[in-house]
Amino acid sequence: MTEYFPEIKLIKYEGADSKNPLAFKHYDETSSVMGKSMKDWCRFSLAYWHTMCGEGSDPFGAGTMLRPWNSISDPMKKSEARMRAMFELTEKLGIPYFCFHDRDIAPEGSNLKESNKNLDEMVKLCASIMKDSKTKLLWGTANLFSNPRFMHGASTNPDPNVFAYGAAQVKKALEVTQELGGANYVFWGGREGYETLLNTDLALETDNLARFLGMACDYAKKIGFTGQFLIEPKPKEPTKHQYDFDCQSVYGFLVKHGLKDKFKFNIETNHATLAGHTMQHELAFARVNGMLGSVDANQGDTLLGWDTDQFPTDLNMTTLAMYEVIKNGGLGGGGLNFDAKPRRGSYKPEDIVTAHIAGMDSFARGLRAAVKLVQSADLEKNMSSRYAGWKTGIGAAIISGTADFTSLEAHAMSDKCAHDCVAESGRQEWLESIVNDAL
Ligand code: XUL
Ligand code: CO
Repeated sequence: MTEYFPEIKLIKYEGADSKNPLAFKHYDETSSVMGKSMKDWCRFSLAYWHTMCGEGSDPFGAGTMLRPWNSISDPMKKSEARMRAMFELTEKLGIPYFCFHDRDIAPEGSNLKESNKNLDEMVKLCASIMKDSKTKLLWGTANLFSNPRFMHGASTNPDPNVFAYGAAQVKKALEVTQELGGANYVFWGGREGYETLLNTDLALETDNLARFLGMACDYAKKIGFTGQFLIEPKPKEPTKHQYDFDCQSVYGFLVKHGLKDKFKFNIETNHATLAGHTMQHELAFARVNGMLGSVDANQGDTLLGWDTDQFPTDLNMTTLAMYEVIKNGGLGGGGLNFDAKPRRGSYKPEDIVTAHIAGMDSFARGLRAAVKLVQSADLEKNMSSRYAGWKTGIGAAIISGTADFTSLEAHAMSDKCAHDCVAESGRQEWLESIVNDAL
């Protein structure tokens, strides 16, 4: 059997003092944290598109990535090499899951039938490798954005023929995700959005998006797919106005169309920051609404206005993300999927491995720091004293629904209100230093 990365051996945990770039310093998969292994808290996943298909090109230059399959010209043979190489990587890195788009794993044919045939062939190979592999499928999805036919969107395309084509692709992607035992199925908005309202029927397009998602739910039910449906919000790029802007706006959309109970969120850090939010904001919004499904673990560059999909190394972010994950009781059937790519200059195969190690170690450190925050309960205690007013008196009356504007006016005019009304400090800097102390 061909070994694609012979220079990479099994990556082991060597502890914080190790200087070995090809070892974990903090991610010890068997280490037990609050009654669960690190592996089970993190549920790491490799993103097929970046890691196996990314070539390192940008608008100013050609691909740079040195990959063992670069010289293979036959598209199916190249796909096969990538597939086998992926399982080699996940096993060497101890990554338990992977995620893919239909077009990542098999080349697109000259028509849908041919594309489906190619996909079937690669899915057959994938299933046969998975029989003897520890690597499982976290989620599948359909690429409804690369082919020029989707230039104006898929379900929000003005042409119903394109809507139909997108539906057929999702139908097939759902079938293969089910066949490979996928725990989730993701809908990222692709080109669902618009550039200008001068040519866009906003009402029709957003209603059509809901129709499309509804049909996907019906089909999942029909074939008995029990995986979780996830929507991945993103505010812009590729279109100027993406319809699935952020968790809160998608939540409103799902409620409006009666779809809320069928979906959770797949939340990506770089998408959160593009929306002007922190990752913690998006995770917290999803958590408190029972909608936290899975995470696309990456980070952007706050100096740049686009989706740079960098490997996550910001410990403050990983800590606050894992804080939300712990408060959520874990990620359930979701995971931390590295929707991330090494920089164009990090072009060697070894960089794939060190990038994943950096991401896994960063989340392991984030997990440990978040555990400290949860166990010390400093943030919790501050929070509960900040909101203590809602447990008794007028606060409790508002929450129980026994107060109205008349009783509130009487309270506001009373001496008690003047007496009890003391503005407490928000103590933000102190709280931020508590987070730093846990790192
Ligand atoms: C694009 C993005 C996608 C989705 C899957 O920004 O994040 O790769 O994660 O379609
Ligand atoms: Co993503």
